[in-house]
Formats: sequence, structure tokens, C-alpha cells
Amino acid sequence: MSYVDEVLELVKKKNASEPEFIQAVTEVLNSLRPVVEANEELYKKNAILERITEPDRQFMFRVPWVDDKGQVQVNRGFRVQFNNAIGPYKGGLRLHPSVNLGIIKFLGFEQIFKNSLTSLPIGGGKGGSDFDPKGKSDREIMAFCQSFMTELSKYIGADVDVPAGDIGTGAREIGFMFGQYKRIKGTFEGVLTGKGLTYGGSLARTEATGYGLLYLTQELMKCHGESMEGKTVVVSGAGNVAIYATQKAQQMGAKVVTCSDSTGWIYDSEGIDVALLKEVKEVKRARLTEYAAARPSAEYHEGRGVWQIKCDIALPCATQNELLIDDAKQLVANGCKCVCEGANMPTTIDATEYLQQNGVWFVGGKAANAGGVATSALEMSQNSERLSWSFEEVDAKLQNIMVNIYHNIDDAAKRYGMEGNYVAGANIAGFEKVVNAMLAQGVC
Ligand code: NDP
Ligand code: 2IT
Repeated sequence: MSYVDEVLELVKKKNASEPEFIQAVTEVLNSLRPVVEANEELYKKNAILERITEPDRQFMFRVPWVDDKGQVQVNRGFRVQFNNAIGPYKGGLRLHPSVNLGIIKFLGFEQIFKNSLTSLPIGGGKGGSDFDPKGKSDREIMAFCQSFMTELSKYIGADVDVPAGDIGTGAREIGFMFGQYKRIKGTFEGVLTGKGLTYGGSLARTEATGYGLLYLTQELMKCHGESMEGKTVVVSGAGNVAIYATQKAQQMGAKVVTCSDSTGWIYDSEGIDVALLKEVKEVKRARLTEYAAARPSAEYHEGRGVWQIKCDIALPCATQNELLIDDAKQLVANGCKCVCEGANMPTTIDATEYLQQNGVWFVGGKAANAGGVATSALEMSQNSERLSWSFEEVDAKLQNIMVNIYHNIDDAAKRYGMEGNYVAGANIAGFEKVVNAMLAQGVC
């Protein structure tokens, strides 16, 4: 049995109740086969694959808080510190009722390779809770965030582990958590990113994941002799990533015709009105039915369905496993040329393979959505030097990072005879840097 297969078997056995984690590890290890085969003796002797698939440590803790009726509620909190070979642990905090250890581990594992691809010195981690922010008052959100940070503060720090936003965690939640960290520790430090602009946040961090996704997509199109101008784009999600992906795609001259949330989706023949979408989702925190009610060109549909709309480019920006094999078939049948992932692992393995086999240019989330965490690392740099850069300066750095990521993953795929396989290219390029650091640092 090959070393990759041995470790895959082991990971499946040891983590049998964590399907998303097994899915993420399977995708990465399968695509690393040529690199591992070229260095099999060295990697095996140093147990590189066993070490990279086992978190450095994982915390699980009780989060008690009092709701507006005076009732005590209890949630479960998580932080997985996966790998700090190239820098402090870095990765978001997800607040969603579906959160469990396996989901946080899959996200933390992916973060190792994504963070390495940014070219910045950040290791991989992730956290969150099964707390559901939907329908909660601001006071309830604050009560939860303060309790969550009371425990989390024991494990993080500006040079140790720097959390940020993810699903359900935006500027409001980061603000409450930062306040509690400061209160407990008595230090004002860049322990979280995605902070408000008045207390150490970076300009362009809010936009960074969506904008970065489009900078990479544009470079990919350009390298295939195409442009974004006049293209029809289908986006899923209606949160931070989806909103700013839509805005940047439109600035590039494309027409984005869909968005979706956890209950339904919108088809807007005139193109999504970003200002209205922001009002509905960021200000009112309401359902997409409100978007449809305010916009005559928009149709609202219950359930899922954006991938059935004809498009040139599809950008999944909601959550994991939201683009399935039948969706991939529909996209190919409709002539879609390009799929770039704004979300983490939104496309299942069989759907990914179908898209690749049918000539769709497919870039996975580790590369395509790395602009968010890259800009978080730029926020860390600004905090360290106690300065703030202009929007233009941060945005220019972000563009440069995303263009470089595209070329690095393209080159890595070519080096191993897999031209056009950007999934393999991203995993290989991300892995190479981390493995070199791990080998240099000895057994740890
Ligand atoms: P938000 O919470 O801002 O938005 C998430 C969106 O996806 C919402 O529209 C939400 O619907 C929808 N959604 C969430 N869960 C589900 C579900 N189980 N089924 C259907 N729809 C769902 O999160 P973000 O935009 O920040 O994150 C979106 C994705 O991008 C995630 O995969 C995240 O990990 C990834 N990502 C985020 C980065 C960031 O900087 N924020 C960076 C890199 C990746 P509803 O409105 O109903 O809740
Ligand atoms: O998935 C991700 O890369 C994020 N949620 C952003 C992490 C970060 O530290 O900015």
C-alpha cells in the first residue's frame, strides 16, 4: 500500500465520525500523490502526513449565556490549532447550528494550505460554536460572544493564534469578542482580525474575500484569452463573501444574476442590486423575500436552485457541499466555463471531478478565497507596526497576492504534469512550503 493510502486509511479510522474532515483530507492527500511519491522515504520516516493530518491541539468548551428571557443557554465552543509551522495559527470563527468538531477540523485543515498559499507567515486554525445568531437580539449576541471569549482568551494571542470572522461572525461579533479579550487580558493587541476601523481593523478586510475571488477569477480568464466583461455570473450565498464577490464582478463588467440564503434563492434578470442586497442582509438581517419584494426584476424561489441558471462563470459562496454532482452536470450542460470557490469546500469531490473532466476551469477555495485571510494577515502587519494603510494600498496588495496565487498554483500543476488541475496545483504549492518548514523544525 502506498504511503498516501496508508495515511488515508488511518485518518478514516481515527476520525470515523467526521465526514467533512475525511472529505477534505481525501481531496488533499489524493492530489499530493506525485509529490509524496517523489519524496516517499523522507516523508514517511518523518511521519509528515500523519503529523499534518493531526491537529497540534483542539479545545472544546462550554459556553453558558443568559437569553433575553433570563433563561441560561448552553452552547459548545471550539478552537482547533492545526499547524503553526509557518506562523501563528490563523483562521475564522464559525457561528452556525451545524458546527461540530469535524466541521471545524476540516476548515482548520484547509486553512493550513490556504494560508501557506497567501505567501504570508500564518499557520492554520479554526474555531466556532453551534450557537445560532439568527433572530438573537444584540444583547444576546454580546452575552454569547463575551462568554465564548472568556474561555477562548486562554488559548489565543497576537503571536499565538489570531481568530477572525466566518459564517455568522462579522464585525459586530468580532467587536464584542475583542472588547472581552481586552477586558480579561488588559492588553490592546491584534488578537483578532476583521476588527472595526476605529480600533485596529484594516480597510478592505470586509471586501477582501469577495474581491480577492474576482481578482483571481479575472486572472484565470485573462490567461485563457477571456475577460469578465459581459459574462453572466451565478453566485450562491448572500453573506460577506457573496456580496463583495457580486460587487467586484459587476465592477469588472459582468452581470451577476443570482444570490441565495439558507431558505431560498433569487434570480434577478437585471443583475443583482448590491445596495439593496446589503440593506436586506447587512442592515436588516432579513430574508431574501425582502429583496424580491423591493425589486420587480427579481424572482424568489424556495429551496436551492441557483446552479440551474445558465451562466459563463459560477461562484459558490455559501457553505460546504452546496454544489453537488447533478448541479455540476447542469452547469456543464448550460455551457459554464469556470467555477471558482468563494466558500470553503462548497463542491463535492465527484462534482469537482466532473467539472474538471468536462473542461471547466475549476479553482478550489484554498486558492480562490484566500484573499480574506491574506488581508487578515495584512491587518496583523498594520497592528504590529501600529499604522493603518489606505484602502488603495491594501487593495493593491490583495490584487497582487491573488494574481500570484493563480500563477503559483498553475506552475505547481505544470511541474507535476497536471496542467490545468488547479486543485492539485493549490494543494501542492500550499503543502511544499509547510513541509519544508516542518522538516527544518524537527520532530514537533
Ligand atoms: P456569512 O455568514 O456572511 O454568509 C453565509 C451565507 O451562506 C448566508 O447567505 C447564509 O444564509 C448562507 N448559508 C450558510 N450556511 C448555509 C447552509 N447550511 N445552507 C445554505 N445556505 C447557507 O458567511 P461568509 O460569507 O463569511 O462565508 C461564506 C463562505 O465563505 C463560508 O464557506 C466561509 O467559510 C467562506 N469564507 C469566508 C471568508 C470570510 O472572510 N468571511 C474567507 C474565506 C472563506 P443565511 O443568510 O440564511 O444565513
Ligand atoms: O475561511 C477563511 O479563510 C476565513 N474565514 C478567514 C480567516 C481569517 O483569519 O481571516
